[in-house]
Amino acid sequence: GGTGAVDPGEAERFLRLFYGENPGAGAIGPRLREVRGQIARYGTYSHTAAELEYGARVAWRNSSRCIGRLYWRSLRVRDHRFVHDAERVAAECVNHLREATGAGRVRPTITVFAQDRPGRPGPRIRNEQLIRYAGYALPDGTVIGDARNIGLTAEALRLGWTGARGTHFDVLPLVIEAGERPPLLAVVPPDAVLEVPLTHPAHDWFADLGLRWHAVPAISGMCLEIGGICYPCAPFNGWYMGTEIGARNLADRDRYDRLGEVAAHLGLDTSSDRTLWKDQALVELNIAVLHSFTAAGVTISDHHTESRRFLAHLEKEERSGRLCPADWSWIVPPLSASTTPVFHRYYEDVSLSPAFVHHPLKTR
Ligand code: HEM
Ligand code: NRG
Repeated sequence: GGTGAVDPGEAERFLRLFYGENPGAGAIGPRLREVRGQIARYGTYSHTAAELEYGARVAWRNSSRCIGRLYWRSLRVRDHRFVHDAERVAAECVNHLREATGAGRVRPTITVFAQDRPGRPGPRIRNEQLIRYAGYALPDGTVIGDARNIGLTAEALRLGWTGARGTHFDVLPLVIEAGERPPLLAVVPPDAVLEVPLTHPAHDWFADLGLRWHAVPAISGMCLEIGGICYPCAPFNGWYMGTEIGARNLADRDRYDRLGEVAAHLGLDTSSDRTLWKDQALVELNIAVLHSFTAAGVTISDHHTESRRFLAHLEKEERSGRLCPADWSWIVPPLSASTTPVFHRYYEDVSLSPAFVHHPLKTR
């Protein structure tokens, strides 16, 4: 819960899951008594390394919005629960990025920092992802950079960030809260941020648009909840599915909004929606994303492949006797939806634990 106090029922439910799915772990009885004792005395308890690793993997397995869950067992778990202070959180986030980027061979990874305890909340990262591009709202109403991050950019500037260059792709510093101190600003060193400049296999002019994106999506704004314990700082990453960049980040009106520019270079007739110029521009933009990542040797998948993998995952889960919750509106890709098998069916959606959850940030 919000106070850091653990509900013993939730702890017990998790331990039953852990011991049930890991027959090699031995008898549950002694561990249950130990955890009940810790909760009675301290209001909370600590996971073993094996419980943490398994709990993080199952939180991914339970993420009903995620199409990428086939490989949930392969999540690398970096156990940094002994890290509380903001400076070391920052340093380990940078190490996370280097390890997870793998020079382009992206490895699904999570780093888990100190848990919430009664009277002692864990650290927290105010950025939604470890790598985010700044957004600057100009007086004339236009935006430079990622409009989604205008608020975070303003906060960083208020805290004294001097790295703003005013480009469309300025990497924001991390804003890390720990203890009672004011938030720490931590610059992410450029050599920890692999980026891919976008080119198109058939159109030389595409490079001149100056578009790029970072290789690794590392979500840092969600809490990891396992057995009643909240880890408020547990950044995780997999690899990108191309549509996230090509059909949303660079295309959405309230993000980079680049479809008009792409259509103009393609020479499309934009005088009416009925010419489907947006649809055509969207496909070329997505071709450029997949082409550029592949050419740069950076892991990325397309929505057809990820959809097939997801249905394989569903079947595997059913064979294991488990319910696999899924949220249609997040699973179905935002491009050519009906050409992917995930579109043509419905899913059950329930919230299971362990889980990744969005907890509102306290405003200061
Ligand atoms: C959401 C793909 C790995 C947890 C998503 C979304 C996609 C996706 C396309 C929807 C995002 C959106 O529409 O904005 C993938 C792929 C992965 C991967 C291709 C490659 C391995 C992971 C990992 C975790 C994870 C490693 C956690 C350990 C989640 C969660 C969400 C999500 C919690 C929902 C985020 C939210 O509510 O904002 N994933 N994912 N995913 N994924 Fe994955
Ligand atoms: N759409 C967001 C990222 C959300 C999560 N996607 C993943 N997660 N692929 C974006 O930055 O475009 N992951 O852990 O791999």
